Amino acid sequence: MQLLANSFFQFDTDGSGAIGSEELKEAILSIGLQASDLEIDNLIKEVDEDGNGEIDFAEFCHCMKKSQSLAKSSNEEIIRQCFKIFDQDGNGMITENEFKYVAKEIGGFSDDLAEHVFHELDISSNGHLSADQFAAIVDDYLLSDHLRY
Ligand SMILES: [Ca+2]
Ligand SMILES: [Ca+2]
Ligand SMILES: [Ca+2]
Repeated sequence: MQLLANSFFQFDTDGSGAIGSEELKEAILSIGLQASDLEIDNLIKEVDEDGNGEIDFAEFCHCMKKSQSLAKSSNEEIIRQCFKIFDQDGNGMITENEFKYVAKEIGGFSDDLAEHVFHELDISSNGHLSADQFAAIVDDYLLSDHLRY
């Protein structure tokens, strides 16, 4: 919440308590993105719930929350897709053979590396990865990647 407030006040350069189209445009430029006037207008229209042409703090928070949950669901989608690729026979588990096959065929891993990575991931050492285990690993990976950059 603190972070949201900070970025809101950063965007609201004239301190009016709301972000107008000019301010939004500057904000987008300042984070290194480009947007046309039309795109800015559309963005404001999307976020501007009371239709006064500016984004107030409540509207800003709503929008951020929405985009966060969108990002989360797209992560889940990515995880599901990855899992499907690894789970060759579709029984809901990734066995060591399945993992090694995909790591080698698609990831270009060597035999040794594929085996090593599988044993690293298979924390419960029962010879397969469940969907939950896999999701936790990918989540961790995505999250730590996110932190690193
Ligand atoms: Ca303002
Ligand atoms: Ca508004
Ligand atoms: Ca399987």
